[in-house]
Amino acid sequence: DIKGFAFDLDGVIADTARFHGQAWHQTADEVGTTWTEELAESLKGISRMDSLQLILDHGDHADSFSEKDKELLATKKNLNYQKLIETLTPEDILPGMLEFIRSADDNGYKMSIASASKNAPLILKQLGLTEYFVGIVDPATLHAGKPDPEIFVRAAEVLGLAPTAVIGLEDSSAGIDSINGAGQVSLGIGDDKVLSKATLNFKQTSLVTLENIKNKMTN
Ligand code: B16
Ligand code: MG
Repeated sequence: DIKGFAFDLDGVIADTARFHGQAWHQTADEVGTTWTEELAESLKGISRMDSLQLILDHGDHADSFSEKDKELLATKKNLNYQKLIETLTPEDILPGMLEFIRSADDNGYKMSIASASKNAPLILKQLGLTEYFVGIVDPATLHAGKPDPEIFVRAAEVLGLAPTAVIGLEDSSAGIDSINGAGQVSLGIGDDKVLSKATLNFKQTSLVTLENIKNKMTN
């Protein structure tokens, strides 16, 4: 029996990717890397330092940046990004997700956050959603990021539930691998070719309802 949900944040609850994109675009200009949509796409779900490394690797001078330079670039990006997410309001919750979170809460399901973002607490506060979640996994305490199962294993521990009683929601294929590895039911939101390993698939957030989930699980 399902008793809880573990949510990814970016791409599931809000579209913060566009703000990451804006802030990383500035970094790319600064280090001489050409900014492309493909590069922006490849940064989704990847940690801050891994994202920076990808941007440097796409330029011609990746070797000329010391660890100290990288720390400074990442800090600067994050300050720019935080300015952008301070403009978020509850209006920015992806279609249907506020309704879904409320109905899950009303029906006694417990919810936690499994996001690679160290800014998740700030984002949830801006969106007015903090109170719905019993906990947020702190990505700074993880040994490995998605696709490693660790973050979703921890998200179920936060809920105090067995993995089989939890549905993990994700928009990235690395995230689906993490949920499956953690032994949970994986719910993919997006293209079912990209998220082919998800147990359940929904094309968009507005289709995620308790009723639709129950129907898909009994099929
Ligand atoms: P931060 P998710 C991820 O969020 C983003 O998709 C990814 O682009 C970002 O680099 C990562 O969080 C870390 O974010 O710099 O705020 O710590 O999809 O795991 O919710
Ligand atoms: Mg995501």
